[in-house]
Amino acid sequence: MEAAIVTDNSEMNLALLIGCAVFAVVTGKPQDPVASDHEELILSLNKKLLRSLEDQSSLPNPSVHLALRLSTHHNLDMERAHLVRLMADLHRDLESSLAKHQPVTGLLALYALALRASCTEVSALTLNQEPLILQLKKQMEREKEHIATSHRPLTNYYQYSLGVLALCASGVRVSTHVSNKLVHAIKHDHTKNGVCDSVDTLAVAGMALQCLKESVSVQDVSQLDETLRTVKQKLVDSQRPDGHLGNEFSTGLAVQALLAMGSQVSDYSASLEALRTDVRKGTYHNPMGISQTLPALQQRSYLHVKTAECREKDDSLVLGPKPPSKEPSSQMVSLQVDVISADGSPSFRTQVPKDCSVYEALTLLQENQKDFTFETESSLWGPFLSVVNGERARQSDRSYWHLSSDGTSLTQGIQDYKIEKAQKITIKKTIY
Ligand code: B12
Repeated sequence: MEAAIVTDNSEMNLALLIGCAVFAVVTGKPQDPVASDHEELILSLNKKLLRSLEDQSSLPNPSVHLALRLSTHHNLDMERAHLVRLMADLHRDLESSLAKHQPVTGLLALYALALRASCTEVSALTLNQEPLILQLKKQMEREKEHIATSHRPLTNYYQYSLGVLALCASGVRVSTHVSNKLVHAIKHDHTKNGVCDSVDTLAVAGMALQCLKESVSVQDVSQLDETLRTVKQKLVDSQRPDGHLGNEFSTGLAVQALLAMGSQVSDYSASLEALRTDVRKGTYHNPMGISQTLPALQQRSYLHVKTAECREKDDSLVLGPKPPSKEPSSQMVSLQVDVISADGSPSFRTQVPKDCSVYEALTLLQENQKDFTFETESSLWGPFLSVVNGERARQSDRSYWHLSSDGTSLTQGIQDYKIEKAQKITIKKTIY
């Protein structure tokens, strides 16, 4: 099997070299095979992201829109249609959440960034009769008040950072009280989210603070500089031997941040290589994961939206025929599901089709075992496991259902993690 891959690769490399030689003869320009491989990977990821727009079963995703707009390749008709959906469906959803006083800082910030990336005049838009930017500012005020009283934002520092970034990238002055809270949190290491790596949060915070530093109204540049140095150092220190900064799903954001902060190429070249290896392995299939990674591979960051001009000439991105979906496996594997909560620790055993998702496995379990139930909430990353056996884990009491497989914390959610072999999945009520 290995030998076959080696042969395939060497054939591919040979074909690539011949192709490049022919190109060089025809055009008189040498073409670097490494560069063309990199371009192929970007195109494959860009197409996957574009393909995700065809699924209209959930709300349009502003993070996906942002990445499509930041790309150098475009399908302008599909991007325009997606923008229309954002401004209708997501807009309505945000209005409804705001009317119920639910915190929507991150989603609203991503929406503002997506609009800005499409050169839509954000200042002309209203949500529930109030300017969108004012609504975002109010969300940030609520978050800030919550930090003052409870030492944590209402949502989390990831969303708080997105809020600062969106305001700043829209050319709006960010109150020093708001930015100081972020500076303080970084200084005192308060940005962690339980098992969820702080690298993602540090990366977005870094981009937000860099944006502030570059804006005209900034007051205390030396304090910002010091915090940016801290963020940069923490990101560089998070590098694993395989080049990832944090894990596969934080590296894209971390590289974006290092780019935005003007780091040396040597600080992130191994991480870019790790991302390329991930793309080749097919690690990124969740549109949210792709949307955070693609800009980094194109050496762009969310900070670019600040200067977006929307005069792109490229409209070359076309989708080929849809790849056939994989047939479900007839092979079965054993699965044990342990639920650990204050009310007890029931354990369940079942057989599930090989390669099914945890979501499918839990659905089968629910159908066959009367003592097991679960519910999910939709999010930009897909279904988030929120209720197990009637017990809800929620943001307001800082609890969630943590997932692990044979003792190792999952790096993907219930829809994306596939059961490839017999194993034990543990679902544990956890406070963070
Ligand atoms: C904060 C955070 C959390 C918090 C969320 C609650 C809070 N404090 O607000 C907590 C600690 C609960 C959490 C849990 C998990 N998380 Co988390 N989380 C994040 C983080 C840093 C920010 C999310 C956010 O606020 N986004 C902004 C808003 C606008 O988007 P949103 O979609 O509306 O946000 C909600 C969802 O993202 C949801 N959520 C958070 N994490 C996850 C993970 C998955 C798989 C899903 C479906 C939803 C989800 O909570 C957000 C707030 O309500 C991201 C980093 C990132 N790069 O996105 C990681 C991230 C999304 N989480 C991740 C993971 C793996 C998990 C867990 C599966 C870990 C585990 N082993 O149990 C669990 C989810 C388990 C479950 N019950 O389904 C990965 C997902 C990678 C992937 N390919 O799927 C990320 C990218 C971190 C990383 N680099 O590995 N997370």
